[in-house]
Amino acid sequence: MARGFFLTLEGGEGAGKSTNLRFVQSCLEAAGKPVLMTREPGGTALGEALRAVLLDANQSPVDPLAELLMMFAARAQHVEDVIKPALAEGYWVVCDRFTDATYAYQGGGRGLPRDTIATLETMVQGDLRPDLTILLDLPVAVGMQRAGARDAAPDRIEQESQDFFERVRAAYRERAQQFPQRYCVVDASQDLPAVQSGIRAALETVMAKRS
Ligand code: T5A
Repeated sequence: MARGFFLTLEGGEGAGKSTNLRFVQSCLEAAGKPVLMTREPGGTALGEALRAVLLDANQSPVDPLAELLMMFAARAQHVEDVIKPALAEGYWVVCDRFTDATYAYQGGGRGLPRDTIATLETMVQGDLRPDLTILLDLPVAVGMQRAGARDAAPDRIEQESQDFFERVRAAYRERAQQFPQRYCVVDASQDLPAVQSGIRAALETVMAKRS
């Protein structure tokens, strides 16, 4: 069986990932693709337990390196138990955040060295990288306003400063420039129909290439 397809969705706070993940799933399923939806940190029992620790707003201060290692601990389990087997079975794996989020949040946001992240990336993933990464990009202030309008209380990472999220955004945009062949950057400050038409165009391009 042909290897499946590994698609990741990325963006800063309030970029609209949750909203658009459902849209991605419906587009792929309408085209007859077998789809597996998953997320990071999370996607396995261990990953979800680590997610709860990582996002707990009442957690005592977490050392940046401990945060980085927990992200990759969750990822190691996720890659081996879920992502690789699903790709081997021909699934289109749609992952809500992956290692680009680590480069953006722990690299850009926390200031950890990129080569430390790259070393862990190779250790945990081998040569596994996303085939397509859709980056929902929007000004930090707009994203914070959207996220703030939700009912849920901010989690530990959402409580970071605007400067932190500016560094996250800059790191994502740098990644997109570094890997233009895999990244599709969508202007997420547009209204939802315009955002989704950009996403649909990216999906149609990759589906056409693989048919
Ligand atoms: N993390 C993760 C790391 O630090 N390192 C890592 O390696 C990894 C994998 C995970 C957290 O962990 C961090 C990053 C994160 O802080 P998460 O659940 O993925 O948490 O992160 P969130 O950013 O909170 O993601 P959500 O999907 O919950 O929120 P979004 O992206 O804000 O999406 P959504 O859809 O809830 O949209 C927000 C609001 O905007 C509206 C929606 O209706 C909603 O009310 N909206 C729009 N409004 C107007 N126009 C549009 N185009 C709109 N699109 C959405």
